[in-house]
Amino acid sequence: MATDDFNIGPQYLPSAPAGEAQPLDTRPRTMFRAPFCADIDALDADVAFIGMPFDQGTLGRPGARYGPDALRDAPRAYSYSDPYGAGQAADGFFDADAGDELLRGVTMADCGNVFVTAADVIHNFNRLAGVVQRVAGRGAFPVILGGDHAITFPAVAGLARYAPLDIVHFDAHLDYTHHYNGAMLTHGSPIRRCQELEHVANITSVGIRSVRRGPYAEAMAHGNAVITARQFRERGPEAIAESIPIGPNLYITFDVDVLDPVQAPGTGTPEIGGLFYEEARRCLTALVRRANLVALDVVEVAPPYDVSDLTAQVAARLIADILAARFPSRPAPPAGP
Ligand SMILES: [Mn+2]
Repeated sequence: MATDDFNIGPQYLPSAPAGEAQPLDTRPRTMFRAPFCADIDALDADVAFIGMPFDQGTLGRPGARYGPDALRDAPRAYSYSDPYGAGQAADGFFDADAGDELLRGVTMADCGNVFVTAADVIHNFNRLAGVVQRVAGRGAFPVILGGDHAITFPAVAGLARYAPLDIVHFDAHLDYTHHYNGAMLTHGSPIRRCQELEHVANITSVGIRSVRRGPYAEAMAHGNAVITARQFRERGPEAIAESIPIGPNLYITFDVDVLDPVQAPGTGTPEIGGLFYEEARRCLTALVRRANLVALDVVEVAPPYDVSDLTAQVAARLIADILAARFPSRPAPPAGP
């Protein structure tokens, strides 16, 4: 048979339903394509995303200011509304392992980015703290999209309503240096600054593998728990999650450099010997299921150093995983006629 003897002709081609294809994707460029919220005082959603395009705290390689929009552009696993289906919001996404839709019926909104002004760290931090406070005041679950790790301090400062608040900190680094040549608010000190807040109780750092003796000794002296990346791998994700003390309220700060740079190269300070996605997912899921998680930040995604958007992809996927563990799916609506 000659190669041009066969053509897929009309007899083989089903026709798509007429009039159903849309010429334009008019959804806003938001996290998970959730609705955009222009007025926090009218916010009405289970989950609210807040972008913090700030890297003025970075000691080494900058670029985390591009993190929030990279996270918004990344998700392929989950879209809040189905562009090819009915366009219905909060349908959730099908998970073959769960045999069900995750995040079905969980409402979300993207509140945009905090206005970050050049060379004005205190004002930028006050804006974030105020926005987080207002979002939480609306009863929504804040997800702060960083930004370098310095932003965790103002984010946590805005959550005094959740006293006593425990922090579980996923990171390659301890971020516990008191100051860098007098600078107190860099991304090398946010956990130390959080420890000084009245409403913060227990702090557990997980995945640590690059730390100096001084800050490590100070974290120990302050009663913090430190779990190294090697201990994590030896004991396993679930055992680690079970070992973390759980109080009434939990905040998770997830520095993407806790992951191995093979899976998450797009960050300013990569460290070899980190967690892989599946390990992180299992630990986070087990932890969130046994705690009252009140807010989350994901920081240090730095797109200029990324490869194939890997880092933004894995970070966005972990946000969906954490939210799915935090917010069980609601019953499916009855099938239509
Ligand atoms: Mn960090």
